[in-house]
Amino acid sequence: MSYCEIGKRTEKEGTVLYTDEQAERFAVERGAKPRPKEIKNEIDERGAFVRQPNHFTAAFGEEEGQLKAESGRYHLLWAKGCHWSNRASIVRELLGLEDAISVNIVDSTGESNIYGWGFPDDENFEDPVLGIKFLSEAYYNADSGYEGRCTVPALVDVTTKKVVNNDYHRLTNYLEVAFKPFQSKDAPDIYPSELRKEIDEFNDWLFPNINNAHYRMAFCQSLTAYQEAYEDFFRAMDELEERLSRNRFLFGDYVTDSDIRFFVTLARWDTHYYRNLGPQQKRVVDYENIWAYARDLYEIPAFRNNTYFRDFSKGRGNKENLFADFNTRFVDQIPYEEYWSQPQSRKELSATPNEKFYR
Ligand SMILES: N[C@@H](CCC(=O)N[C@@H](CS)C(=O)NCC(=O)O)C(=O)O
Repeated sequence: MSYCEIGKRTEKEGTVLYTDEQAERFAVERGAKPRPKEIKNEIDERGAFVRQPNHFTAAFGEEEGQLKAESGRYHLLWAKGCHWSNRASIVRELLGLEDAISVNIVDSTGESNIYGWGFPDDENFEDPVLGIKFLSEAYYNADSGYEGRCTVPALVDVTTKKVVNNDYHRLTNYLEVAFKPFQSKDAPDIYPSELRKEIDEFNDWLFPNINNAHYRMAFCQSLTAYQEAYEDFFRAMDELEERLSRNRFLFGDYVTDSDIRFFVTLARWDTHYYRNLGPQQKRVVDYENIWAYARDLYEIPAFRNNTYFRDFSKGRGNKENLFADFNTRFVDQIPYEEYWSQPQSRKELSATPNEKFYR
């Protein structure tokens, strides 16, 4: 079971439950296959987690053979717990692409999620735009021989119901560049052309050291691999703490694509990831600059609106169990909103204290 399913809600409004039996029945109807397991298929000989490569990586652009950005043609599927896909949901809203790209949130199917992501919160457990009951249907529509995990983010063509892109490395960049004609008039430029090379290099460093570090620690099967990931993460956090002592955002006075990638991991560290990882050197709130920076970003509506702390912090256990974990017992009482809204004075670092964006 993926670690991104911690925020699962099997209970729909009212008392309708999505049971394993229903999921099984739907799976037979729709030809869904049990989801492959990371800890079986994505572990190398050293016990380290090696993430499956993205399968649908066609680029958006104007060149021959590239995907064409269009308004109303694509549907973004993402999951509240999943930071890879949370990036795209934040960028979609930040750039005002809501009318151009429709969206839905996936969640676990049945109590055990044997068949992977589906639509437990939608009528008939079906995505209203695509009419699918499992995310995997859109993957198999695009490639009937696909054998990997069916993951979010997934951008699906609503005319063919096929996944066209699940490349979390580049998806936000396509929304920033290729979808520019459909952005709102006052959309910020979070991927300015003069910084693109630097942002790309930074993002490539951020991926193993910060974004994937949690999964490297959570899925690995040897202590050596765990320690490598642990050390990489805390070394990177120290570097970023220092960088953010001088800069309001990672690239100076304005929010860029990299800030979104860092934020989505930070939002989940103390709330959700720490529970899988064992004792940690420091919490995010122990880094003075990083913690204030995260709150500065959280003030921006697109960040706030797409961050569901309570859903992704929830445990899978039962409160009544002896030694139920902390979040299972207290998640409903933790004032996440209050913690994350505490004032900070990051604007003092900026030449444009009242403007967080380059337009
Ligand atoms: N596309 C990447 C990263 C995205 C990813 O892992 N998404 C997770 C959620 S954080 C997912 O959708 N998992 C569903 C599954 O494995 O069935 C991958 O294939 O590993």
